[in-house]
Amino acid sequence: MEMNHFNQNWESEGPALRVKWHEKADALFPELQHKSVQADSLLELIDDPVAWQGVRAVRTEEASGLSLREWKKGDSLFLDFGEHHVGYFTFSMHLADGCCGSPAALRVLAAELPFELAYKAENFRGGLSQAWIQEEFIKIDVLPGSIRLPRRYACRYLRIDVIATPGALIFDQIEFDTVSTANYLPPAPEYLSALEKEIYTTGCRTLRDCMQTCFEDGPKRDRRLWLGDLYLEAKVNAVTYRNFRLVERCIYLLAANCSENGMLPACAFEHSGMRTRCFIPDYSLLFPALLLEHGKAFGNREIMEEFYPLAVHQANLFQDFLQEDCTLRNTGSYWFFVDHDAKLEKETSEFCIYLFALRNLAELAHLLNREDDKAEFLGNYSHWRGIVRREAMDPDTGILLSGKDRQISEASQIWGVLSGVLDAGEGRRALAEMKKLPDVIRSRNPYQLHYLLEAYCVCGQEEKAYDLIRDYWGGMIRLGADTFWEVFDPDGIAPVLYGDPCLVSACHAWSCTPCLFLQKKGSAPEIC
Ligand code: RAM
Repeated sequence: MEMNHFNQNWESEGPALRVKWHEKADALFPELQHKSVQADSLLELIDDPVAWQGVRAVRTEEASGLSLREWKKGDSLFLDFGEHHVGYFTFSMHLADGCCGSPAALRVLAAELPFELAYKAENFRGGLSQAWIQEEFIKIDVLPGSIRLPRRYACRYLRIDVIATPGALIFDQIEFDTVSTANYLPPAPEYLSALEKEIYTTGCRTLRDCMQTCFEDGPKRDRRLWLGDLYLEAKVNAVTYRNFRLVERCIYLLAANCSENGMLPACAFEHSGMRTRCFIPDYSLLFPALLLEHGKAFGNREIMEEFYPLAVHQANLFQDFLQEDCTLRNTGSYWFFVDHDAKLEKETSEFCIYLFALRNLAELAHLLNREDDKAEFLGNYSHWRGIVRREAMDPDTGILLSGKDRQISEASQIWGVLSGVLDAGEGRRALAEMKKLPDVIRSRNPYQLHYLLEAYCVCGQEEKAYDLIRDYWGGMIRLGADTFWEVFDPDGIAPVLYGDPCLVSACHAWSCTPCLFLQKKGSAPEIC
């Protein structure tokens, strides 16, 4: 069978395949669309305890008058570009008296959210690199003159502090050369309510700004392709921008970065010299679904054929972790993700994601006329499904439990539904019963909540999905979001991931998925 063939030959054939896949990814390198954007207003920052992260940006005047203003040492200028964008800045400046006896020195800070405009390096408490902060110190020796900053920024706001200047400084123009492979916003469907339209547009803007030369997770941080994010981006892309070549480039990039044993990486860099050591088995297990859904949406059977063995291989590799008591073995060197929540017991979700992969592989096998493979996947599926039901399901409540402490989490129920471990009726009951219990681990990031939306749809509870979209994603809009955030807890003020709120990405791919559901709201309920 081809899947065994792949196992046997990976070691010898892997290196050549990786080179070939990289070449194919390179051949699909997209052209970026540029759009020049000017600031629309000048701002001031106000501390406001009820604003998101305690800071509000208040418009003071139109930016059209910028070239009439003079700035001196110690002044700070705050600009609003009207909406979140990704791109490059060019500053054109001159001195009021025309005399340039020394350089001008500026501090530039690009910010996705108003709070970041108040960033002070000495207060940074982050667990990830401080280099992610979009802060620069620049010197301009020749005035009048123009300077284009080399780095790409993701922001809506810009702060410029004048550290030193030989005279009164005038900004003639501050141009934001914005880039995306889809530099436009598709119109929201007419049948949506005003709030839903805003959610739809915000989701599209989020995806637009993540669509660079690959699908990035967040254009501020990590600025790279992650498999879990790509799967969701590809789904939304299929009903919005329909840039299927970019999806294929990403598939090739991930494949080109497989490990020595053929496991797909959790993330990949575009430059062939940069490799990752990050492997998330539950992300690798999403590859069959990505391949299947992409192949169907784009109508490309060839890519399904090409990567079918690699998709099968991901499930085969995962078998090493599975134990008959519904626990995972030898998990040491891997990051099992499911959700950022450190308290989450992941074992039941991981088993269910494996079952989800088997179902997708069975469908892929069927589409590719490999009926023997299909039968084998389904055989495996019913074996492991039985084990999850026997070991993890509470016989009284029908809720799925996880780990040695028999933890109850939303994630276990969600993946229970999406894998088919729970049928629709059981899923409805487990999702509802779970909410009544104390100490349940709820999902608080848009990645996991996307899967809750899908689970509601599988259970025939579309209205609950739309309620959640209006509450949760609508909650970000009510707090001023114009792109959706990496993490959001409507009950907490501002959940801090990575130790410092300035590190959190406020335009994050995995948060754009309400578009998928809203796009199809007007049609038949089959969305998942
Ligand atoms: C973070 C990012 C990224 C996600 C990984 C698992 O670094 O949020 O989007 O895929 O975690």
